[in-house]
Amino acid sequence: MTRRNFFAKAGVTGLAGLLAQSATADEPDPHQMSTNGRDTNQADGTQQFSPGEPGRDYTPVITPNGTTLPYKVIDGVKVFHLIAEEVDHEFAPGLRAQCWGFNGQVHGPTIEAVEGDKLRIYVTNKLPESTSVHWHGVLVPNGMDGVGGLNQKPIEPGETYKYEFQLRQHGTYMYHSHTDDMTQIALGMMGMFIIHPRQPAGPRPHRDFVLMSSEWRIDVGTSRPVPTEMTDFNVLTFNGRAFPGTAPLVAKTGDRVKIRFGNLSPMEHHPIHLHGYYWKVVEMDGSPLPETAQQLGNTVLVAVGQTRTVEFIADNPGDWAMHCHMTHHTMNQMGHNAANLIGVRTRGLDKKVGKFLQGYMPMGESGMAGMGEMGMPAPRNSIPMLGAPGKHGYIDMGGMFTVLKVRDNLTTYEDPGWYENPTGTLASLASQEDMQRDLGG
Ligand SMILES: [Cu+2]
Repeated sequence: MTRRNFFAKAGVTGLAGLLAQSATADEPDPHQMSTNGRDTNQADGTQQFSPGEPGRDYTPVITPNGTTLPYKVIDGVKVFHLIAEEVDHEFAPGLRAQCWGFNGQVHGPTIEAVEGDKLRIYVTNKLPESTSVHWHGVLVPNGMDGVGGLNQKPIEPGETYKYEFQLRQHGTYMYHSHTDDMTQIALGMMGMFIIHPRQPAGPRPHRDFVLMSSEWRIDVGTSRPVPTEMTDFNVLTFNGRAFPGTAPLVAKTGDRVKIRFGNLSPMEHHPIHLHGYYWKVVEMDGSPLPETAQQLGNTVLVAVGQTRTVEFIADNPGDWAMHCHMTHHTMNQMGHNAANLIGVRTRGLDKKVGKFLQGYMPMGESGMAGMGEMGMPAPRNSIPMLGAPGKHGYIDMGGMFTVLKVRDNLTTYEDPGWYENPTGTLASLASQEDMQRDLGG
C-alpha cells in the first residue's frame, strides 16, 4: 500500500490530512517496488521479474571476514540453503569458541538478492534443539515470518523447512533464529540480508560493506559463550570477529563507499564512529531516507534490532579507525572486577603478595595501556586486553574495532598495509625550538 492509499483509506480529512497528502504526492513510497525492469504481468496482478544478476543488476556487497550465501536459479526462483549447526569459531587469534551459526560460519553468510526476486530458502536444522529463521525487516507473508510456534512449527533437529517469498522492497535487513532466541542469538545464529533496488535511484557504490555487531560473554579460559548473560559482555565483534581479528575495509581514493551496519547483540546498542569522514545516513532499518532527511555525521547509533546504512566519498586517504565508541566495547575480555590501582604506589607489592599468590602482578597504577603488549601469561584460549602492533607502536584496542584503509592508485582491494604519512602530516615530538617559540620557555 502506498502512503497515499493509506491516507485515503484511513479517511484522513481536514487541513492536516491535505497537507500530508500534498507533501507525499511527489515522493515515491520507499517500500513500493519500482516497476522498471518488469518483464511480464501475472494474471493475479503480481509482478514478474527475471532474477537479478550480480554485475548486471547490482554490485555485490562485501562482508569482511564473512561470505555471501551462494544460490542457484531454478525455474526463475533463487534457491538458497541455510544449515543451522554448531561451529568452532575463531573470534581473534588466540580465542576460539563453540558457537552456533549457519553453513559453518559465525555469523551466517550474507543473503543478497534483488527487489522483485522470488526466493526459496531451505533451512536444515543440525542443532541439538529446534529452531526457525525470521527474516528481520523483510516483508513476507505471515506464515513465512519464522517465529516458532506463532508462524510455523519449530524446525526439529534433522528437519529441513522451506521458506518462499517474493521481495517487495530494497534495503539492508537481517535474519536470525526466532526459536529459543536468547540462546540461539547469544551463540551467533544471525546474518545480514541485503536487497538491492531493481532500479537504483543514484549511482551504485564502488565499495558496499556489510558489518554486523554482536557481543558475547566468554569467560577467560572457557570455550562456550554464556547465553544467560544480561550485562557483562567481554567479547565485542564486527561480523563475529574482535580486533585484531577484524579485516580492514579497503577503498580507493574517490570511491563511493556504502557501509551497512546491523546490530543483533543480545542486549546493547552500539554508537559506531568513523574517523576522518562525515557520512550521510541514507537508510534506517532498510527504509531509504529522502535526501532532506539524510543526516550528516560521523557516529551512528545502531540499536539492537536496527540497521543503519551510511554513504560517503572516500576522499581522505589514510588508515582510519572505525569502532563502537563505548570504551569497554573496544577491549578484549576485560572484566569490571579488577581493583582500581590508578595512582596507587604498588612497588614491592608483587614480591609481598607473590609469597601467597604465585605470579601475582599488580596492574594499572599509571593506566592500563601496554597491558596487551606486555604479553602477560594468560589462560589458554583467552585474549585479555589483547591489541595489535601498528605502524607507530602498539594499538591498545580490541573488540568492535576495525580500520578503513583509503589509498590513491590501488590496483587491488587486498590489504595495502599501513599508511605512509606524507611528510609534515604526522604528529611528532615537539622540539625545544618549537616550544621555546610557541609556548615561551
Ligand atoms: Cu558498543
